[in-house]
Amino acid sequence: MMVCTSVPHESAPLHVTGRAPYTDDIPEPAGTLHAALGLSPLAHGRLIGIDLERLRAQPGVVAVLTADDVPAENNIGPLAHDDPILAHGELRYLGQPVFAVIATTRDAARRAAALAPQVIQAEALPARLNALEAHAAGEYVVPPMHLARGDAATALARAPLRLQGEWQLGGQEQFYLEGQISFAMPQEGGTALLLHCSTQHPSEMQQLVAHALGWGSHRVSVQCRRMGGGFGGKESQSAAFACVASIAALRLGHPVKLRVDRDDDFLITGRRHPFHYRWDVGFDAEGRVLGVEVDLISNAGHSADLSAPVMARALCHFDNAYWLPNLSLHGYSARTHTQSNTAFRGFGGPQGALAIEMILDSIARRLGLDPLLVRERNFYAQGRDITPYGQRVEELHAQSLAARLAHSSQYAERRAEIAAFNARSPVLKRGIAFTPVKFGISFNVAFLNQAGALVHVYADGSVLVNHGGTEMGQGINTKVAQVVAHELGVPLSSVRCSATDTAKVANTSATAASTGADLNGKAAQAAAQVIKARLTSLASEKLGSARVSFVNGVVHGNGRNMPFSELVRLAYLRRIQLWSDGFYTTPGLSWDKDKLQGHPFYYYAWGGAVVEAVVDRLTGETRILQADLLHDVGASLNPAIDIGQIEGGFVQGLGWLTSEELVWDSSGRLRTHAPSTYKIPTANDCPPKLKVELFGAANSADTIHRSKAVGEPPLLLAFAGLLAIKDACAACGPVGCDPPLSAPATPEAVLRAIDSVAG
Ligand code: MTE
Ligand code: LUZ
Ligand code: MOS
Repeated sequence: MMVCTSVPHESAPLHVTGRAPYTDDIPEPAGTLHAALGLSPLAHGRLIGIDLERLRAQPGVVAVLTADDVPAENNIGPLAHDDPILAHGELRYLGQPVFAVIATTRDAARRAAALAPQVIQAEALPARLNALEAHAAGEYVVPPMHLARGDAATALARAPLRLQGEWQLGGQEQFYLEGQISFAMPQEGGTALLLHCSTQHPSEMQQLVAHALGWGSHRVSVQCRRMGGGFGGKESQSAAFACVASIAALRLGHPVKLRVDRDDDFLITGRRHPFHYRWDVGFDAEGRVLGVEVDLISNAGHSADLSAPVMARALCHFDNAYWLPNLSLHGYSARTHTQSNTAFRGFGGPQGALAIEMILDSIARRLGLDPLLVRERNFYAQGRDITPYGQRVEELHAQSLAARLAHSSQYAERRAEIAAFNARSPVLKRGIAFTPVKFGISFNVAFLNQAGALVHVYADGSVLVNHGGTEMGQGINTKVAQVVAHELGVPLSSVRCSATDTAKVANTSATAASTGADLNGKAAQAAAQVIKARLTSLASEKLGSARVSFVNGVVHGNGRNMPFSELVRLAYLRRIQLWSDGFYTTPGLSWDKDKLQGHPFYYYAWGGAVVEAVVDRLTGETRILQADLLHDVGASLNPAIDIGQIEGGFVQGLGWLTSEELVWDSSGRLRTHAPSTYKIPTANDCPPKLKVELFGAANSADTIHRSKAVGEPPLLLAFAGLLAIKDACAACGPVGCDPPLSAPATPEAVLRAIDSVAG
């Protein structure tokens, strides 16, 4: 059994010894040049000119490129063609790339690019930085989206109880440890191109580079061995760097590397969408939601990027684990003069689901009920199991998950103990919360749910696998190698995954939506099955048995056996094809993207968290004391890797909701653009008591070995951290108060919330 086993990450020894090569570690051929980007100093403006002579005169500078030097299409917009590689005519945000300097060293290129404010001539125009202002002006990057079921207006009017509110939630920087980087190498005298790119989406980089060059995709190969993290930030937004490096390399006939530093990465690229909500909910005295209407306003930044599917996922995750009979949701993706916001772990799902969790918390406080009880009363259940977008929830795991977690975390006992503590503690106040997770697995754009793989069995019996997924630390190559080893019955040590390469598997989807192992695992399994079928015929003949089995490098049949490598050698001599491709598409998906109805998800991943926090009511400081996580990964392909994903996703979610704050000044300059001012969680922010358990039920959908995707859903477990802090804030005010705690719950936000309830 190579699956369902906690084998270490295939690169673990390389990671911990610092020998794992990333794009910047690829040896530079002689003549390699370096690029740096000159950035817009204005949030909005009309570009009049650039003093190119001054830039060209700088030491080490070989060339300066502008939008006019893009050979064909000046666009990196992944869905709408609305995002220039280099600014043309209009400056749309402070930090937008306007020109590229190519120099003999990276330092020289950066020094010249830093002259941008002096060499860019532009006329300032009024900038819109605030999503609510854009919403008021009807300025959107994509048309508004509506998801409705039943009759929310009537349900609200008739509900015995009603609450209205407004709430806001901040964005989040991906903060991949390896920044954005591309290294372009002209091939064949400049008639072809090899691009090494840190990207979750090699095929899209290939396509966008080809479009920019006016070439067919067959002349561009994109490779990515590994990323030092992506988290959604390299799904579309690796493209600017890929295109600039490629255009420069072909123009100059030299390899060109473009690696941005952290500050520029923050200023150029977008991140998780901040959201603003206006809600109106009607409910009964037991806390059951009868009707709910919500405006969800996201700040999309200056272009569409992936804002439409992000909003669609937000709307399709507002229900989280709850049956909402009458609902009306309106999603507005506001256009502002800021970085274009993009994918980030959860892809709008967290922004949708957290809204209903805040609403349920307010309902519970209004009624004086335990929030866990109110949540349980609203769970999807038999007969109340159709989502607002029309998909039936087949596995109803919320009840058993909540019950098991409440028991294992001693929720009720600890709530009583916390109340007693708070009664005798004037300064430190503690709080506890439970939140569930239901996360839909599949790209919400149906055609993206496809994958391919190529499996080579060499004549010595060793196996090389290539698939369309990319490795960003999440362990996809380990899982896919496990699947192939299992299928061929060989030890894991004889299987290896090689770098993702558009020349090997074509037309791949981004490694995103948590589907990497689901899709590519199935594709690689299919390829291995083809080879195994061919080998089985030969083994039957050699062992004289109709039934043969492949186990750990040995082929058995009829009480006899032979080494796998011997069988392969004989197959080669017989001229049997020892390699195969494999292809997979997720079955049963349908989606009407205009009506937001259908069956967009193959299945759901479930989870639950009980988190306890303490707040200092004088300073607003908070600490997470304990977290009990129970998460559903189906029948895990690799429990150790999955637990790592759960811990990482949870702590990353805590960072988003507690310490990571983005601040733009009134000129539109992002002031939090480095770890000095932008606080991601560190090992010290990991709760001192952190317990992770796997739910353990096999997936009822026919996924790879009945496993479930794990990449994104655990991030939503962190909701319980925010709500535990809110619970502690409530302990500072009168019984039944509802502190207006916004996220991130920084000390300032915590103090504001406490002040408004404690007077
Ligand atoms: N884990 C690590 N270590 N690094 C990452 O960049 N990205 C997350 C998640 N886990 C990420 C990660 C995101 S946003 C996604 S969509 C999934 O991994 C993608 O990989 P998978 O589909 O293979 O799970
Ligand atoms: N949909 C989705 C998408 O659910 N997740 C994604 O990452 C994505 N990316 C592009 C388009 N749709
Ligand atoms: Mo993950 S946000 O789907 O890259």
